[in-house]
Amino acid sequence: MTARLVGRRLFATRSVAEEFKGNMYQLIGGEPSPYTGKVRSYLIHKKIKFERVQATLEIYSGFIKPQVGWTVIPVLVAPNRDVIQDSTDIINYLEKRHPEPSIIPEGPRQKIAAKLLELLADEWLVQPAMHYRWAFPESMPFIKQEFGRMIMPKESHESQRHIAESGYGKFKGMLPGLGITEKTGPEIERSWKRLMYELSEHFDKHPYLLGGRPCIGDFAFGGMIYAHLFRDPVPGFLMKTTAPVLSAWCEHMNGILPEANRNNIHTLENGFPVRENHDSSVTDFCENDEIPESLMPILKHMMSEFAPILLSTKINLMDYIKNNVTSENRKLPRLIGTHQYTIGDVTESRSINPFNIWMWQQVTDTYQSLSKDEKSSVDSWLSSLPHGQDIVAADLSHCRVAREKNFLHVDPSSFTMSKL
Ligand SMILES: N[C@@H](CCC(=O)N[C@@H](CS)C(=O)NCC(=O)O)C(=O)O
Repeated sequence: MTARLVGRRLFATRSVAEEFKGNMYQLIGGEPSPYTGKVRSYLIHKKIKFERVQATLEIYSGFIKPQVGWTVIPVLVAPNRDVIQDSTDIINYLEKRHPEPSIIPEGPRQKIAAKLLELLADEWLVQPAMHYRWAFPESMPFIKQEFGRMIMPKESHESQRHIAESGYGKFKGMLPGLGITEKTGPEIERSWKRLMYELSEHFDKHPYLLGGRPCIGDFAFGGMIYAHLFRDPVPGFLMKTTAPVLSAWCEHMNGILPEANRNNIHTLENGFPVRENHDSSVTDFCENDEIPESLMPILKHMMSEFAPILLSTKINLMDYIKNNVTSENRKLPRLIGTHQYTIGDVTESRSINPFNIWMWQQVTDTYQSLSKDEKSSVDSWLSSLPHGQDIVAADLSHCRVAREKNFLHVDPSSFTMSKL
């Protein structure tokens, strides 16, 4: 791996023991970034020591661009100088090295639900997150300050606000491609208000999405909700005033409010605070592979909006591969045209994003890894979800994608399949 080689060269005069001594993980990102939030929240809950590195302009151009190939956060630098990009790859990398406590449940239904929740959070919560970040001029002084502080921390606060646009311009420019327009804005708000209500109902009954212990879905929801919808002034005010339970959960997930968890309660013994002991039925995933009833409205809501987009992306990508991709040139552009999507009563155009397929594969690959009995347990649960079977048991072999050196490529196997 290039990153390793670069790391070795930098430390060529030091022994391996010296090289690793004292190094901890570095998470390069920033407070305004939801995917940084996802990884940060994971690291905090796993109690993995890490250093927070702000993605300044210097770090972007001097480290991220040359190491990763393009400017994106979060990026993880491991103690051995491996450099990993993409929150899903970062967490998978860390899970291999820090497996306990696992964030993927053992039970097949819960396993699928955890992966599905990660997909829905990463790829669909973008909609309210991006709408609420950019739709309200009242939020802009805060947003400018935050971006300015991240990219140029040494500048005066006033200059930070002035230079901020060079950090956020590209993100604001993504709105039309996401289908976030004046037409869809009110529907996105309606949908988010409903989702806040559904999540609040759930967290009123359970500490986490699948019971008493966080799964990968919690970190994905936690990060996505925290960076924009909790921290930015307008959606933050809305959440705190209308969904305080969700707001406290979000703070808890991001390490701000550890005591918000009902499992972390102290009583007095001999006059001193002592943590109450809870048996594993309270601090583990729900028993018997159960999916909490209160999670179903959340899954149904998000699946009914996002599954049609995934299904259309699949068809469009298959078509794109057939017409544009050769075995010598498998690299994919970030977007491959546009398609229509519907939210509430409104239909709008949106870019087709092949990366959605890569995240979707995380779900289908998990399903394919299950035994026959496990699959049938999942199948009977899936029948209660809109497009449940179509998404979880989908055959993506004709449009399989792979991340190669941090860029999305058509997987060689699907290239062969698509020409059949
Ligand atoms: N799928 C990626 C998404 C990362 C991402 O979109 N990061 C944003 C900041 S939160 C970014 O830097 N985007 C730059 C770009 O899309 O060009 C992940 O999970 O890490």
